[in-house]
Amino acid sequence: MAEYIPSTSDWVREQVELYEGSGGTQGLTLRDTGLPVIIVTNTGRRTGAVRKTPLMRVADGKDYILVASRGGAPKHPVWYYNLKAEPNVEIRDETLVQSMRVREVPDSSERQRLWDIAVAAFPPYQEYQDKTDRLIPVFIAEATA
Ligand code: F42
Repeated sequence: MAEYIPSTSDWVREQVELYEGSGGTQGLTLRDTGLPVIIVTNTGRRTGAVRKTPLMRVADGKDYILVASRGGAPKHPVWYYNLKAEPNVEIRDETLVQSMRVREVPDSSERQRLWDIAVAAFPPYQEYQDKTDRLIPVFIAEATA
């Protein structure tokens, strides 16, 4: 089993530890917003390490929409490149853990549909997109079973 290397961001690392350490019963929301979060376990594309990335929970039926917003930063978060290199991930949604496969959805009417669902679930995504000229990547995660 590859080594788990925590995020370099303290608040993120702590959320993962509380969320997973409690078996998906605590640390389930983005700070005090009450908005639900999922944990995406992915593979470092350079280190091969286990990386754990909390993201807002945006569901499309049984699928999840993953938004590489990183607060509207000028560059994509590096987990974006991990997912492009290795699309097989594990998604924890509270106590449910599933093997899933992700695919990036290119700019299209499908992406617009998914984007609208994401913004409805987490309105700041639109503010992030408005403050950067990179097109914030959208992935769909589908169950592999
Ligand atoms: N981020 C989002 O983009 N969208 C969200 O909806 C979101 C929600 C959210 C909710 C709760 C929470 O706690 C965090 C949330 N975040 C959200 C933040 C998210 O979890 C990530 O922290 C953020 O998106 C930044 O991702 P990142 O992958 O850029 O993380 C950085 C800080 C990081 O950990 N960098 C590591 C480092 O050492 O600098 C490297 C990590 C890595 O994967 N390295 C790869 C490897 O091989 O191991 C190499 C990557 C490469 O190509 O260089």
